[in-house]
Amino acid sequence: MKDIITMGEFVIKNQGDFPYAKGELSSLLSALRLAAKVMNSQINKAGLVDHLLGSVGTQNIQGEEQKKLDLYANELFIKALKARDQVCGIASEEEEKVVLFENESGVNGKYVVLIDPIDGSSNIEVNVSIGTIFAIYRRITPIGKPASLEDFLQPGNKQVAAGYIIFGSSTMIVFTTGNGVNGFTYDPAIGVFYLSHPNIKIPEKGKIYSINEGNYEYFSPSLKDYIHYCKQIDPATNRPYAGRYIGSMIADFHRNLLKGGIYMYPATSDAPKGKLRLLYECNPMAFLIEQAGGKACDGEQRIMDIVPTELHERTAIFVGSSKMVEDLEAFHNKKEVG
Ligand code: AHM
Ligand code: MG
Repeated sequence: MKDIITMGEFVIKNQGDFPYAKGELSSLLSALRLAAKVMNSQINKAGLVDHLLGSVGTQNIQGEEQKKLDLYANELFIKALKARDQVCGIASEEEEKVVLFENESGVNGKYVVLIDPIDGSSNIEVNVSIGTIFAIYRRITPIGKPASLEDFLQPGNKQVAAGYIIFGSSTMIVFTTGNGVNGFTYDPAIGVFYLSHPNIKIPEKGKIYSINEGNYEYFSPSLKDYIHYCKQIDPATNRPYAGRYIGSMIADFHRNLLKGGIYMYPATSDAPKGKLRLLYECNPMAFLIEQAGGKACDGEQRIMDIVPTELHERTAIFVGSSKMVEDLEAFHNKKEVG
């Protein structure tokens, strides 16, 4: 039997790698872990209870239909994070404005958390994997006052931790604090997350491409060329690649992280900024992938170097195995693929 390490033990043992005060990270992550356990128990009975499936009849700030589970998860994560001394405020896909805590930690908390409470909302009702994505930053405004929007509008390269909780065939937390990526699987019988995927590294090259190809006619000519390249027969470069697209970025990302591959949500002629949100979807995934040895770009630049100007801004994203993202960039820049 392998050595069993719980997530709690792992965080305490490795908090020396975290460049800030010890104990802060472990408290923050334990809030997320607790919320993950509650979510796990709720999601597993989603088909049985009325308050979790279906729409609420409202839209979020981005005009997307809000599902009951979106709002349930939003409130749960806010509550769990508010209960810790470390967090002064949160930003969420489901909240138009930043939520600044009005308690003691609202002025003295050193961290802000940005979350997508439920990624893959459209998959909730059909029993397909969904998840929660989070990014954690140190606030830049002085301690002792309420936080402000600028604490949230930091580029991804300032993240101190990021990760996701995936509710799949099992529930996992995958996170980084800037020193590699580790994955923990939940044992519901005992209520504990165990280290199951230590030091995850994405293969340099993969065989999977993930994109909503129904939008093909909206793609740029260079992206169409790359998609064509993915389908060509060339055993030397493992092509044709396999097309895999779940429609939950978290699930597509997780599979590609473990097996090697590229996930793409491009800018299109009908959505010139792409669909996915920079701050709480793309940046955390970019941090994770780079820590696992992969790459993330918007076609022009590294995702984590984009300087945000709006809370809910969108970006194109190409994320995955380094060689595959480089090939995509070469098509974009019309260079020969090496
Ligand atoms: P959501 O946060 O509202 O669920 O939207 C994000 C999701 C991603 O998980 C997924 O990859 C993408 O939207 C799917 O979009 P599309 O249906 O346009 O392919
Ligand atoms: Mg969402």
